[in-house]
Amino acid sequence: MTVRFVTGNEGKVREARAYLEGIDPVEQIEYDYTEVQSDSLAEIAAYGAREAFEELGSDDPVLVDDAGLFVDALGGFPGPYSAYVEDTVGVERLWRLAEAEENRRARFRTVLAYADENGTETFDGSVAGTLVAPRGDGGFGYDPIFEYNGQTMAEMSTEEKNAISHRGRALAAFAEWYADR
Ligand code: ITT
Repeated sequence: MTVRFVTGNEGKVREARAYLEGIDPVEQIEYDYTEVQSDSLAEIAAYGAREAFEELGSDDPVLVDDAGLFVDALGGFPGPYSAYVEDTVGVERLWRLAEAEENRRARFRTVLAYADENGTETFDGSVAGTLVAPRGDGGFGYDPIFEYNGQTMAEMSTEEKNAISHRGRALAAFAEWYADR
């Protein structure tokens, strides 16, 4: 089987391959699944994975990952709207918003949804950190402004980021379930 990771984001695929190495290959597929309007990442991801599996044809399973950055002092903003905010406001200006706050704590959350002919399963992960002025060239998205244990996620290798990240936690749970199913 090949796991079809439906995403426009190569960074997510790179992180997933590190977990499924030796189990199954991971192929990146671009498919514009319906993103339901919801505050729940799980609902968005599960709906997208089901739809993509039904529409793409073939028995190969599908993975969808819906993630977001939730800033404490901003009531969880941008949360489920993180991709839109990255594209419009940008990472640097989100940092400027957080910089004005005393509390700079934030959390990354991700939900991975897996779909095959037997149904849909979801796996989630989250990590708490502190927002800082951008540092580092690795990772993607909000990684340069998200610090964990003195390093931004953009200063970490894929391996280091996976060991502590929201996606790493979700992928670890998924890979264990997938290997035993
Ligand atoms: P797909 O929907 O095509 O998978 P996307 O990048 O739009 O790709 P999301 O909607 O899940 O994915 O991502 C929401 C936003 O959060 C988007 O701006 C990402 O760059 C960012 N993001 C997601 N995971 C991240 C991570 O591990 N580190 C930093 N930013 C991340």
